[in-house]
Amino acid sequence: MLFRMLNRMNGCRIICYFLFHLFTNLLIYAQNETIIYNHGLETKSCLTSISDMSYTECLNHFRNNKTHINVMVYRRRFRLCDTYFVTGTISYKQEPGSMLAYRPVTEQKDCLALFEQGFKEDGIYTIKPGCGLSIQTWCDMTNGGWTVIQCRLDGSENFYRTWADYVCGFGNRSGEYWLGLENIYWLTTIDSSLRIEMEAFEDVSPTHAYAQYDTFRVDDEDSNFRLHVKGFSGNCGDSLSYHDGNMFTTKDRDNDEVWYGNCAQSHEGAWWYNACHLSNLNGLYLSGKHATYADGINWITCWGYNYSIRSVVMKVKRNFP
Ligand SMILES: [Ca+2]
Repeated sequence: MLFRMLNRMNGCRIICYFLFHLFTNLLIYAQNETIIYNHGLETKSCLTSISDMSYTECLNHFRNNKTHINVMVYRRRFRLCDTYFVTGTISYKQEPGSMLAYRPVTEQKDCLALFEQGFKEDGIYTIKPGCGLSIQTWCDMTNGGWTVIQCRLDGSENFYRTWADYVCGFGNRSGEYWLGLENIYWLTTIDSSLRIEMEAFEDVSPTHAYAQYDTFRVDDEDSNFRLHVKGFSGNCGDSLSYHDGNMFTTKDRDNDEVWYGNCAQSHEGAWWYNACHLSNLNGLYLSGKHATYADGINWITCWGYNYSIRSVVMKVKRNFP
């Protein structure tokens, strides 16, 4: 009798022990990551493939790389461990024999995401637009979460710089800066708008102008950050659509195909030059009227080739939440 009772208690203890561990394991997964079996991944970026790995090794690799990857797909048939960094929406499609782990990105991808989280004050924030890169940027929260990619205010920063500088970005986030083409590329992998706000000195009219584009996208470095811009609205002409489809050119990298020379050198800037420009917002800070031709911070449709404006801000925002 006593023996039977003890046996029953032991059985209960084993079952309880098993249930407890199952529950805590499920809890851990719920907090950190989601494990989905027999599914594949549809939306992806920054793929890294490691071959000849066991499922456990792959999962450990995933768990140890918290900042650079947030999705793992293990393909048992090929012993292949694929990891990704995904900032957009993730959807799945059926793929038998694969196992997937996912955890949400903790840092926000852009200023709009921060705005939606409740951050409503303008200022410097850390965002993570893609591939594990955390960067600082100025966020315009007053107007609903715009990520500022370029700012000219007072001529304190040198903008006549090399390809490497323009790829990585430079300047002071609370003053004049360029966010970097690589970051702009990642930000605009999601359907985005561009807004340019400009201010001239008091000696001309108008003193304020804006240009907005419903579609703004920059290709990756393999395509020399080719510009795609459409859907203009504004109050002082469209000086950017002329540059649609052109690659980025710096003084040490001539990607302007139409012009025989290097437009960045001719106009002392760095831009998506055509032959050569209707806008030169990374040009020299020449403080108003200048005798030299088209080498200032020029927006031709408004102020022409011999007027360099006081300030400009270029900012991007996702079109959909
Ligand atoms: Ca050229």
